[in-house]
Amino acid sequence: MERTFVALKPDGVQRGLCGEVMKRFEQKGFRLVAAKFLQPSEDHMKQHYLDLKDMPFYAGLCKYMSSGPVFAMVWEGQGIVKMGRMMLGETNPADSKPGSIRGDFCINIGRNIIHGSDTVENAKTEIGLWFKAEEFVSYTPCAQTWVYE
Ligand code: DAT
Ligand code: MG
Repeated sequence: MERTFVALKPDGVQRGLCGEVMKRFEQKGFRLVAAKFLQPSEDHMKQHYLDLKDMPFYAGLCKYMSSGPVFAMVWEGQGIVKMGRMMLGETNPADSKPGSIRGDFCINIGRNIIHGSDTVENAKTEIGLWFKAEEFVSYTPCAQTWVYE
């Protein structure tokens, strides 16, 4: 079963959107397998966004991401990486359709409230960076057989 890393950024947390985001992933039928609330260090964010290190916004991005609380989650489900990105919307909220998280709740690219892994490979790397093996909870949701045939 595929897993993805999703995190409410400090603006998403401050704006009270943790519950709304969790609701959308839950209602879709995805399964929460790990979660934690933390203020990540700037070094941690530099590692997380390493592929963007040459971009002009890299320093500001890492500073903003470490400026306050982040709600980090791992969700599991069939095709979740691609679907998760569709649920988030485009990187720039201005290009995100209403109905998507970024389309519904934000305006600026630099305050786009949420992160989601973009590929299965990157999801594995990000999950490894944010979570230890013992932080995962193993359980079967009671609706499992009603979500999957
Ligand atoms: P995404 O978060 O959709 O995967 P990304 O990985 O390209 O997008 O960039 C990471 C974050 O960096 C993005 O959520 C917001 C910020 N960002 C991206 N492009 C930007 C830009 N042109 N100006 C300012 N911030 C930007
Ligand atoms: Mg990205």
